[in-house]
Amino acid sequence: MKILLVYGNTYEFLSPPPVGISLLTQPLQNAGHTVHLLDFMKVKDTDAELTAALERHTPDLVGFSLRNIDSQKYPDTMDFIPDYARWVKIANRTAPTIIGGSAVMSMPEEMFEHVGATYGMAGQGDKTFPLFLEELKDRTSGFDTPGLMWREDGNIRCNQGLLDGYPDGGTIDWSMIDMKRYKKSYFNCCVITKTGCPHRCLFCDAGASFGSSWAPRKPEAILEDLRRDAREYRFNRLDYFFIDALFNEPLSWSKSLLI
Ligand code: B12
Repeated sequence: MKILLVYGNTYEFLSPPPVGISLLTQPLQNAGHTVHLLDFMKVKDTDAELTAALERHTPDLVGFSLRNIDSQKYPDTMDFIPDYARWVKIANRTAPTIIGGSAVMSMPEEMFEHVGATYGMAGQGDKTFPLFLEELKDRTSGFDTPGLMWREDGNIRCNQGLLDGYPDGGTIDWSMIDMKRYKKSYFNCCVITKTGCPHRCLFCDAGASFGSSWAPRKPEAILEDLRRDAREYRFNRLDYFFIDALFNEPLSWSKSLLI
């Protein structure tokens, strides 16, 4: 299948590199799919770029990686959802669409219904996106893929999402990403140290969007990511952001990583 992946983050503040997308491209390619990437960060006319990419690549499926719902900045809050709905509408004219990413995980069914994509994915996609494509090929009814959302008989169906973290690291591949777009931030790159959080703080939805128990990665695997980034991409090891819900817990693990 020819897949066009679109990183839909246009918010330049802190401009985090698209780590979610970096985990999707290799598993999709390993499953035999052709992947093209369109990155909207620092793009002025997103609609025109999307239309051009759809004409250029004639994809069989368009996947949107949607990170932020809003800018969480007050007053002048930026609402990104109208853009998402408009892009999906444009892409739906060419091919079926699927939305995923943290904006979708935060409120899966509402986002899926509102944005109007053909499919949605709530939860991690590195294992489940290829599974979904496999199911789609031989589909007779419904889907078993974790986190998948679809419409059936006028209703929205939603499978329980997979949120078991990245203990083995997944397969980060920055090669399709133009990292120069992300270098003006206060950090140049990021590494996943741990996902999940068992606390149930009223102000935070980490349990729903990041997993409800710690999924720490082995310190050696994290170091290996840094070494690989330095070796293959020449990234500066010194200004990394640790992707983690709460770095100081469990304390024995945090210490073992720092030592
Ligand atoms: C780390 C982090 C940051 C770091 C980023 C550091 C970096 N990456 O270098 C910093 C501190 C910079 C940051 C900033 C902000 N953040 Co933040 N951040 C996070 C956090 C904790 C983890 C994100 C992450 O990297 N996850 C790991 C990757 C691997 O996961 P992923 O991207 O979700 O991708 C997986 C799946 O989503 C899926 N997937 C992704 N795309 C697609 C596409 C398809 C088609 C499919 C099928 C699947 C799929 O598969 C991927 C691999 O498994 C999340 C919380 C969370 N639970 O996600 C908040 C979160 C994303 N942030 C959020 C927000 C709001 C912000 C800020 C706006 C805050 C602010 N006021 O400044 C800024 C925005 C910055 C910007 N320009 O975008 C919100 C977004 C939702 C919302 N309310 O809008 C979240 C969800 C936190 C929350 N619950 O409120 N953030």
